Amino acid sequence: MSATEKMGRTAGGAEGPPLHLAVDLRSDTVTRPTAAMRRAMAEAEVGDDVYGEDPTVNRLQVRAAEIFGREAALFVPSGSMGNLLAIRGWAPAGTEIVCEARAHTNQYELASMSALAGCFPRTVLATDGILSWELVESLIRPKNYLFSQTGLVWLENTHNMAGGTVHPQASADEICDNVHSLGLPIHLDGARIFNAAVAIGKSVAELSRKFDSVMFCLSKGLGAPVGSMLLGSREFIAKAHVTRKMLGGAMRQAGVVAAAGLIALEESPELLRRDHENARFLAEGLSRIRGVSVDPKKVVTNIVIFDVTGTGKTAAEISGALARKKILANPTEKFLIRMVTHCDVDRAGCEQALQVVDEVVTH
Ligand code: TLP
Repeated sequence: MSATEKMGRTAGGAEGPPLHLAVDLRSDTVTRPTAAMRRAMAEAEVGDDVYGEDPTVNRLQVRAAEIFGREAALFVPSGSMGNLLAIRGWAPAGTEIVCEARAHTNQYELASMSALAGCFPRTVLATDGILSWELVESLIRPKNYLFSQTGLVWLENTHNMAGGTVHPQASADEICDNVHSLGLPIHLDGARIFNAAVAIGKSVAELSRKFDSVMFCLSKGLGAPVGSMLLGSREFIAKAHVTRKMLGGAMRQAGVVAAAGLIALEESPELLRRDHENARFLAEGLSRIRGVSVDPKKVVTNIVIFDVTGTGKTAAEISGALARKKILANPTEKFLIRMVTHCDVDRAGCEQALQVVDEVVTH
């Protein structure tokens, strides 16, 4: 087992097959900029964004705010930084972040949440990652000095580690209303909110309108090489702007990457449907392989998480064997493997992946 496999990541590049020869289903973060993006990047009008003078960054921020029906937006280097700025913006140090147990912020952002914001998570495991108001309510602390206090409530839509599930709109609205009635803020980790919007046929503005702040990623299914956006009120974004600088996240001629982000925002959402169809196709094929278990009906966006317990092999063993045959997929737990479809994987790639999984688990 290679070093990257031990860390729960399947090797690409130096340790695995040359990436351009592989079907890379490790994440939708692996997409490369399209020809149109590369052209726009080369031609981008730029300036120093620390002076607020990069016209392309400014256009991206205005356009993102417009699409989400918000007062303001901030271009940030990563989803993790966008989420951290939200925590810093809403939750005083020493308070708790209420979120689902498999939320990205609880699984992968604990170091920043704790070390850089002084906050800590308060979690519950929910079926399919979908929190209800009852579950959220059970985690909110009474306003009593004996307890550390609730600082922020958090939903993730789509829910990555629950398999790209989409939060039902009525339930999200109910949670937001109840959280607000207690005088608390609520943030949406909408890294893949465009996938959710396409899956349920609503706009991203509708899905997110009751949240106090929203983060979404340009660099995942939308295919841009770098960047995420944080959205909220003018006042909230002004505060986030100060914190972004403090964290070293202010970029200079960032219009070079914002240009790709603008194309991602306008052109990519309608392409996500194909990724969702490919994920369902993968899930249906996987469900027919002996020892593999997944419910294709639950696969509604671009993420498939399947259980390999019945194969007698661990997820790391299987993904290691897949990688040697040019199929890249990450183990997420001892017996779970995640495959993520995106614009750089087509139906033929998915067919190849299914054939290789079948070979690997049955031999
Ligand atoms: N997700 C990555 C990994 O970190 C697991 C992936 O491959 O899916 N929120 C959600 C819901 C995410 O899935 C991610 C990244 C982030 C936030 C953080 O975004 P980045 O990687 O831009 O910091």
